Amino acid sequence: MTVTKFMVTAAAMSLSAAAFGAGAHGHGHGNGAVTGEPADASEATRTVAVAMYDNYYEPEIIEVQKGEVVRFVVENHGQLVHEFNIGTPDMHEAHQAEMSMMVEHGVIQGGKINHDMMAMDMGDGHSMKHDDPNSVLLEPGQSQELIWRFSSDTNIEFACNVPGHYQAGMYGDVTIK
Ligand SMILES: [Cu+2]
Repeated sequence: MTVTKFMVTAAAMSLSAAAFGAGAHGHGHGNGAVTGEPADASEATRTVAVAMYDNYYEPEIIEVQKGEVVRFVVENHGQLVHEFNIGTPDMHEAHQAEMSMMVEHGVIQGGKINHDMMAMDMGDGHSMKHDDPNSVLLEPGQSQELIWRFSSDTNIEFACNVPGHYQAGMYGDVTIK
């Protein structure tokens, strides 16, 4: 590897790390204002089972009342790693850039999540941990709960931001009444 190539790579990596930190930070704050907020299971009025396949969700449309707290039980029935993420289309687009990086760095490999790689310090105290409260990321066969209060009536989608999945149609609408 030439010195120039190395420096470009190193610069790209630190840029990646910065983008990651900024993204994770932005999510935490943006979500509360935009799409709602995490809530306690005891506040949930309803449980919605969400099944993830390669590459689509069942159901594809979820109807909620404004202000309602929904307990989602998400299960990955596919052969690939999938995400269930509640956000606006803009938020999903931003998160897709982060997830591309996770694939580039080997954090997500087809049907596996590399947790050691995920926890690795990217050089400035940030890591590629996937711990936003509006999202779950699951290996095949895994299941996890996500409890969310839909406090706003913005245009919300649930989506999988693993590279290529959203483009393949792995998203659905949250219709707020
Ligand atoms: Cu997916």
